[in-house]
Amino acid sequence: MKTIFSGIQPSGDLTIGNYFGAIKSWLKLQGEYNCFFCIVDLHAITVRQEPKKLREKILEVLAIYIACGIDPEKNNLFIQSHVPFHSELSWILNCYTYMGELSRMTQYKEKSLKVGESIPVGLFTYPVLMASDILLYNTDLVPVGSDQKQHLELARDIAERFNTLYSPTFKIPEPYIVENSSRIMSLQNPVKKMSKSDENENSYIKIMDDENVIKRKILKSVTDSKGVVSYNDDQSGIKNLINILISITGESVESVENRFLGKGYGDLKNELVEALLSELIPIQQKVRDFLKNKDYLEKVYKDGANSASEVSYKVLRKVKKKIGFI
Ligand code: ATP
Ligand code: LTN
Repeated sequence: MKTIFSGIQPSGDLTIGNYFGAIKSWLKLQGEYNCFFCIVDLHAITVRQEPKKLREKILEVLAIYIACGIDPEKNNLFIQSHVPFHSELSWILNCYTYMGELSRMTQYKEKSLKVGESIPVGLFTYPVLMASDILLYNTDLVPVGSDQKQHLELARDIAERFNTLYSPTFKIPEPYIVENSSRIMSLQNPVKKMSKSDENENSYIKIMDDENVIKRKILKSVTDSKGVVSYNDDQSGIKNLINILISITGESVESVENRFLGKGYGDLKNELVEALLSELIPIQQKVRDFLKNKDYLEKVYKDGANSASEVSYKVLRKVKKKIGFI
């Protein structure tokens, strides 16, 4: 079985972008791959987090993974900071990564602009920690959105560099592009990715948003003045709404366009609200149930950390030997 590694930062409330773009596509992988799905809390502290909120979000992300159908019996679900080898390998790989490489990372350029004058070093070395996550598990495939491809390229470069300097140590990971996986755009600025850290609350829908909020945000979403439900780049708002709808229903674009011939944007929005509610409400209920059962969640993340540690310890030991540590 090939190994898959992926993760989401508990840096806020997960959005339907995380759901349709990441979690839902992971569901198709379980059973066919040896999957490690991590809650990357060490990555989340590259921007300031409030301790109480972070603690809540970490457990909520775990509950969401399980509520969405990721089976802890079939996959390895764990919290990054529970396996210390991630931080350890990250330090080591920092010594094999160049300032120039990290300075070219688009995400660093964007995020560092947002944090003002004092840029945490962690924001700069973020991709090295991500490389460590991936390389510690002899990962074959990494399912990530297009925004993360540059980081994955860097992980491959670091691994190849280390292998060439010493001898083959790391498996070289490949990106895994999930077919039909959707990129969900901001509801307020549909040429921008929907993101949980957007300052405009109306730009995203949280997995845990309640009924009225979902309805309000969809009805308020930005469209255009053409008045025709058509899937094209000139109507990025409508294109995005259709994308969200077909991510839920599996219907084809043509079929949606045909059904809405002669109808207005209000009709499309109303149907989308209904579809979103029927998808999200049952998940929300399960998330609440899991969050009430802290003992169960604790068992899942402890078991996850134990088996993740077994694999990653061996890779780290090999690395240390090659470097010359005693
Ligand atoms: P942040 O806003 O905190 O940077 P984010 O919302 O962009 O975070 P991440 O935690 O960085 O989310 O991403 C987790 C996963 O979800 C990644 O695989 C990413 O590609 C995917 N993802 C995030 N937003 C979207 C989106 N709008 N459409 C599709 N996939 C997405
Ligand atoms: N950087 C990723 C989250 C992430 C990740 C990983 C994804 C951290 N480590 C390892 C895949 C594999 C993000 O922001 N989406």
